[in-house]
Amino acid sequence: MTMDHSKITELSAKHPKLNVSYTYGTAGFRTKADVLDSVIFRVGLLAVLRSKKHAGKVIGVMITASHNPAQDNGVKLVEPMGEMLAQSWEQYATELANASSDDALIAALQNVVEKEQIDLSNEAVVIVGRDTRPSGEALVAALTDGVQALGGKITDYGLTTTPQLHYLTRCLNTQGTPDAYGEPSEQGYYRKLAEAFKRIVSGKPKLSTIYVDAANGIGAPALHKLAKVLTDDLLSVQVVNDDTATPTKLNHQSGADFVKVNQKKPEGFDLKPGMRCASLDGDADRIVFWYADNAGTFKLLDGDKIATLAAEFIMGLVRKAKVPNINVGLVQTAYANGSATAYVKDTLKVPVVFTPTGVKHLHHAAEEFDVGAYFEANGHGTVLFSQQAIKAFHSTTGKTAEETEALEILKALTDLINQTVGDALSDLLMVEAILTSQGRSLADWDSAYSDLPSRLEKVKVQNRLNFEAIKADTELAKPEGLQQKINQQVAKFKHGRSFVRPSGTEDVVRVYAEADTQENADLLANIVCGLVYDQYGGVGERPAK
Ligand code: G16
Repeated sequence: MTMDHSKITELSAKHPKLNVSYTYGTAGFRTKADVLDSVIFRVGLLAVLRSKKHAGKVIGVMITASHNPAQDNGVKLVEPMGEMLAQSWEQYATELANASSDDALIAALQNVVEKEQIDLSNEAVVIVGRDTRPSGEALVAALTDGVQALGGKITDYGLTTTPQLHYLTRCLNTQGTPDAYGEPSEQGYYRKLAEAFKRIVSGKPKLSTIYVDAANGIGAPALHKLAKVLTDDLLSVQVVNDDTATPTKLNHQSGADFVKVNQKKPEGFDLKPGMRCASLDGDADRIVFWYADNAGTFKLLDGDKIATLAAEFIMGLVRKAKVPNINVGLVQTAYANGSATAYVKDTLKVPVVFTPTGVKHLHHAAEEFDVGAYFEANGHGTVLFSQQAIKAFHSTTGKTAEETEALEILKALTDLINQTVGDALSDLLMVEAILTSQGRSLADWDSAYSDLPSRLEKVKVQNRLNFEAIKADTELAKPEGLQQKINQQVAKFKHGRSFVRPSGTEDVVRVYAEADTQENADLLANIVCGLVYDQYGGVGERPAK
């Protein structure tokens, strides 16, 4: 069987390539929505080839720009078991997206078929979901043309969170097998989470209301629906910033990224001591928690805190349940706070592995453990259980009431925690289940360790691709000389640490700094921003002092 060149050319003509160079970033292609039409069409072509490569298994495509502003959009590709697209295929994606003529496009497709030895007579099935961005619908139409140009089938699941699309992909590929992951529907997703949550919290005193900032994105309707299935008896949730009808509000002065970067509360909250709050991002795959202490000071519980809470709780259960040979590990990135890493290594005595930024890197590292918790400090993460661990939880019989209860909670956690990708709704319930089990406040959770003061900044430069990060993003190989200059500055600060890396989702270079006091962290970040801006191609406004 061969590709129908005339069909590809005919449909490609509806999605002409612009004079833009596209890069596959941290989470797929992401840029201004108005230059994405041809890219998404070509992602449709690639998704068909990926599905054929997997002998007709379902491939997921999520149209989203997550934490970015409303005018951006992007695409994330999902493998059959729910992981991010295999990294070996990112190069093909880039080649297809940048092919400058029909002939070049067909040659790029042919190259994938030959290199990957794809049997074109295989079926191809693609599913698509999108966030609330106004550009999403037209991009789904472009994707549909791409899928159909290579004879694939496509099902549009409409508005979904990113993790829901990952969940659906895995459910569809495993239904009817011993590894069935769940009912492949949005309601099935809510029911699975709610049932697992109930198994952990029933009989325990309910916590006070959790106020959730949904960033005016897809997390808002999803959380409303989840709350309905959960019922008020189990968890009282108040959704704030849930205006999805006003596109400009998406992630504006709200959401997990805003709260983490600015270390302050989002719009829409009259924050009082004792209130329990959390923020999702624009596609509901990140979550951070926050509260005001007794003095009214804003306090953030980020991905590092979530990871340590989860790892400690699960380790405690494994010990109580006396399940043998379960190794627990944690995966972090350079953004992990120095205190968090020290707490994990020295107090929890859990091994830590570092990877570059991007869930695609962390996820695979976490798979190496029986229980692998991975979280980026920005709130993106989950806890993975190996098949061996899940089997052990099911085959172990508790000899005491305490052992049996610990086993039941472990089993429920394997259903509650999304095994495909970081999921803000699943993580919300995981944290609430743990805190309910422990009868614990946000302040008490926060007291486990104190974060070193830190600052995260962005610098706009002429070409961020001139910056090359190495050693899990902790150092720069390029531009030449910059790393030495950063090192000289860092050496002047007590507990100083700073690194620079090009963002893979925004047209900026990110600068992170940590030091003994907030003033020093701010100062170090400012000095490094100035270095980048003045000597390495800064554009626009100079970072303020
Ligand atoms: C994506 C990735 C995350 C990453 C974030 C920022 O998140 O999935 O792993 O931390 O981008 O990446 P960068 O610093 O390269 O811009 P999201 O929530 O935007 O999809």
